[in-house]
Amino acid sequence: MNTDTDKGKFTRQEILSQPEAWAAALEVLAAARRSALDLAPARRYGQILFTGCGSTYYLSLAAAALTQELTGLTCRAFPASELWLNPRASYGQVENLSYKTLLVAVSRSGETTETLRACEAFLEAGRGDLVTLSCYAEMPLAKMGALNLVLPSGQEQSVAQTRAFSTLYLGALALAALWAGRADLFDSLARLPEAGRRVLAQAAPLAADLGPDPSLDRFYWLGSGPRYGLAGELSLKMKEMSLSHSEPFHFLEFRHGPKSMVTDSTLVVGLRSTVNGAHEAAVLADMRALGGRVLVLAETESEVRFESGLDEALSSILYLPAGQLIAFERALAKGLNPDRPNHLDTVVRL
Ligand code: F1P
Repeated sequence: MNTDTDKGKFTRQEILSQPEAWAAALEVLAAARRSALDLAPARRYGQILFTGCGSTYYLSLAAAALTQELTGLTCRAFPASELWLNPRASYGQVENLSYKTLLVAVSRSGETTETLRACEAFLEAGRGDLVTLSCYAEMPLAKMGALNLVLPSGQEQSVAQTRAFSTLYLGALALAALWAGRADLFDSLARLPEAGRRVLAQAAPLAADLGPDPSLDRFYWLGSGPRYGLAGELSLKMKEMSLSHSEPFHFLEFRHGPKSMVTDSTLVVGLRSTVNGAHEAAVLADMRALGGRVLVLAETESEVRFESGLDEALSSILYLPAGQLIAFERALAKGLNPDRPNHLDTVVRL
């Protein structure tokens, strides 16, 4: 029987230990640097596809956008169930041009059925080469790829992914930097654990105040480019942990209908970029004018500010802690246990 003090003990520890998990993962990634470079996608593949399920599908969306930005290669993301069951609608005709596909499969557990089936079908069809990103070396996925990156520091007890997500996302950041030939970006990843500690210290009191606020009943997470996948993940966290109405949108898309839902019980969380900060700030100003509450996560001039000095691609991981903590605090305030979200299992096995 979970006592109130037990509720969320795993999730809390896993959120707060992300900087240490990232530091440990960076050691694994440094050791795998040569193997990752040997794949050199720019010369060998017509496209890079990313895939996963639930949180790791949202991670795939962010990773695809980020990798395309950095490498200039065509990168797309699909839920693993789509690659498995609707391959013609997913892979496209790139094979007709005699190009191969590089598939990056992401999974905390390494045993989600759809992800395994998608990878098996991909390899059986000879579509290209597989790279896997996961947390458990003994699980099937970690044995399937031409390159298998296993990041044990992302392992978790909580069903709701937090540390696993950000640690696997760090792996995707590292691959994107290496495949873009940006050794400078890869090396600057070493600054993320300290930046993460600073963001956690800022976000914790804010989340403790905002999360339990009973006047809030709906949450919208706005992000564009690589930040849209991260907005999707934070929205999923709010659903999974606190059973709240929550949705992600591309920033300017929010004006095209969804803003009709904004009331004074709405929290709009903006994952504001530097590159498009002015356009995105204008959307948030519009939502404030409609009476909505707004929280800005950004590099500077925001309620949660990273001040990382890092390339925008790499600092994207710093949007995660504040959103995770708000969902966590809201769950506890509602008497829920974020370690064991309603109806969810750690792994979906079909
Ligand atoms: C994928 C996943 C999680 C979700 C839940 C069920 O797991 O859908 O994203 O939060 O835990 O499994 P995995 O393939 O990343 O292990």
